[in-house]
Amino acid sequence: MEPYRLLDPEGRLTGDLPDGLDADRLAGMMRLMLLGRRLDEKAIALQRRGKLGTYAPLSGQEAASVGSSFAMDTDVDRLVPQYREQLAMLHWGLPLGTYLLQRYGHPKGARLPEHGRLYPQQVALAAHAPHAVGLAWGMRLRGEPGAVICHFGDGASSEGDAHEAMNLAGVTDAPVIFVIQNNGWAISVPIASQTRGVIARRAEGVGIAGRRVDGNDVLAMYAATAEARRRAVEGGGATLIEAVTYRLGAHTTADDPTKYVDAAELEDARTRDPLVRFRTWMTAEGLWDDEREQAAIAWVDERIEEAVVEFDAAGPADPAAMFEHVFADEPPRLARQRAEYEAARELGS
Ligand SMILES: Cc1ncc(C[n+]2csc(CCOP(=O)(O)OP(=O)(O)O)c2C)c(N)n1
Ligand SMILES: [Mg+2]
Repeated sequence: MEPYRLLDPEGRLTGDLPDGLDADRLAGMMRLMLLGRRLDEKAIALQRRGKLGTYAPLSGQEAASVGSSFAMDTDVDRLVPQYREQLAMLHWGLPLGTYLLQRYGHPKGARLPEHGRLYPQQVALAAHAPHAVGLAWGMRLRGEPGAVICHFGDGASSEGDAHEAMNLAGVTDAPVIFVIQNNGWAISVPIASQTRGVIARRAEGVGIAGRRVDGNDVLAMYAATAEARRRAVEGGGATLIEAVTYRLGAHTTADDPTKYVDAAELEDARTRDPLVRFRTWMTAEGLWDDEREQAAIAWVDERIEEAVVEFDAAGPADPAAMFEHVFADEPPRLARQRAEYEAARELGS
């Protein structure tokens, strides 16, 4: 099933430019994609120096995240993300420093923006998909404006939660958009071992709209998500977008993909780099050039440096903080665990 695309692999526009994208927004998309690429390098370096816990790089998938995010209205729409959606979370207003603290497991990193439309990133695969549907269904019943967007991966799409959520979205006409990032891998499990079907076709089985999109084409991702959002807010129900992309890096900093990724396949995937494709088109349109690229990289690096300063200023976290902020009244089991932890700490000091 050929994915929908607007930019061909050589960076030529093959259809109409979607509405709502002026020069400033296009440059904003480019900057956020560049931020993702540079953040991967910086976060991996910080992890290697023992400053971060686990980091999930998103190199190769920037267009799927950024295109789908820019098509939403962050003033009314809600984001329910999987763990590889750092760019979507930043787009919804998560400060970069807070994101880094979250990757360190610092309690300050758990603080989400006060506006309440960004939900915590989910690590338990697809466990957030039913939450997204419940949220969207509730918004529809209350007549609240907006829609919900929920990202997860090809591996997560095999979970019962994903199937249940999509079916529930169908029968409730929930204004929700599932963006399934098919990046070819679930850690070391290739997509060919994950499913024999086309992920986008599952939509038909549950009575929602479905589209297979070139996830390395930021304009196609934008257009497909904008169309899905229009349908959602007009009462037309849910959409499943399968973003066909490729994970260029490791699953996380705890993974060594050279053990299982074929080098030739990876080289081939690199020729479809979403940043290169978008930059080629932007440059041909006179919307981008070396000067703008350098300015964008300087802006990105400055944001990352500021975030690292904020991260350093937060200081070390107290491990006992894991017992805080969970229950208003601490249950006896947790109290026992806290006492055990404190006793062990006494012994260790
Ligand atoms: C319910 C559950 N089972 C297993 C895991 C361990 N796990 C973490 S990531 C991952 C692979 C997920 O692949 P995919 O959904 O394609 O997302 P990607 O990492 O490729 O972005 C697995 C099996 C988990 N986090 N949650
Ligand atoms: Mg995957």
